[in-house]
Amino acid sequence: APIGVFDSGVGGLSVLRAIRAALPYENLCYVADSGHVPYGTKPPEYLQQRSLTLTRFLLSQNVKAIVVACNTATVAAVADLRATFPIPIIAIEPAVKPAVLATQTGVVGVIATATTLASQQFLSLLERFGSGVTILTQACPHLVRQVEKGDLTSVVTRALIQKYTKPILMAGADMLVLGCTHYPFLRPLLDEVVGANVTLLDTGAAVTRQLSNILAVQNLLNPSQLPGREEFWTSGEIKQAQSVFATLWGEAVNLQP
Ligand code: DGN
Repeated sequence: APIGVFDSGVGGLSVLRAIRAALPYENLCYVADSGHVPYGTKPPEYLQQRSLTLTRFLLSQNVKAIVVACNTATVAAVADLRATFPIPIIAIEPAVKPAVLATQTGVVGVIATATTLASQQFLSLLERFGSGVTILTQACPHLVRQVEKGDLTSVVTRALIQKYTKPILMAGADMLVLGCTHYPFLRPLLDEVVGANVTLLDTGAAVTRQLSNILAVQNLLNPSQLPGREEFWTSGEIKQAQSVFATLWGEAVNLQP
C-alpha cells in the first residue's frame, strides 16, 4: 500500500522529495489542494473540512499512512484526523527546537503562515523550547502564491523575501526556520538574501524520520526492493499545475485532476 501525502498546494512536494530520498521502495500518493490554496487565510473549520476530504480521497487509494505536509493544515486539523481515521497520521511543525539549540546569537527567526504562527501548537512550541532566546516571527502570505506560480527566482519574489526577512536579519538572527512547506523551494533565493551567516531550517527530513520510524514499528514498510512509484493529483488548474509540478519535482509528472 502507498503512503499518502497532502498539502494546500505544491509546497508539500518539498516533503515528498525528502520521503522519496529516504524511502526509495515506497509507493507515494500526493494530493495538491491548489484549487483551495492558500490555507493561511482560511478559517479552521474550512481547513478541517478540506483535510478530511483529502484524507478520505487518499484512503480511497488504499494508503497505509498519511503525511500532512502542511504546517497550516496540521495546526487546524491533525487532531481531528487522528480522531477520525485509524491509520498513522504524521504531521509537521516548524523546527523551533533545533534552531534554539543551534543559535549562537540567541536570535531565531520563524517564517510561516499567519494561521500557524497564531496557533496554540506554535505558542506551546515557543513555551517549551523558546526560553532564553529571542524568537521573531513573520507571516509571509505572498510567498505561497509565488511558489504556486512556480516563480522561484523573479525580482518580485526576491523583493518579498527581502521585505519579510529584513526585521529578522536586523535583529541579528543566525537561524531562520522555514515553517511552511512551500518555502524550501525558495532556498536558493532565501540563501542569497539572508547571507551565509544565517542557517535555514526546514522539516522535510525530520518528518521523514518520524514516518520511517512509525512504519518500521508497525511493520508497514514495503518489503519490495523495486523502485517505488509516485502518483499525483491536484484540485487546481491542470495545465498550470503540470508545469509547476515539473519544475518543483524535477521531472514531468503524470498529474490527475
Ligand atoms: N504549505 C502550507 C504550510 O506548510 O503551512 C501552507 C500554505 C498555504 O496554503 N498558506
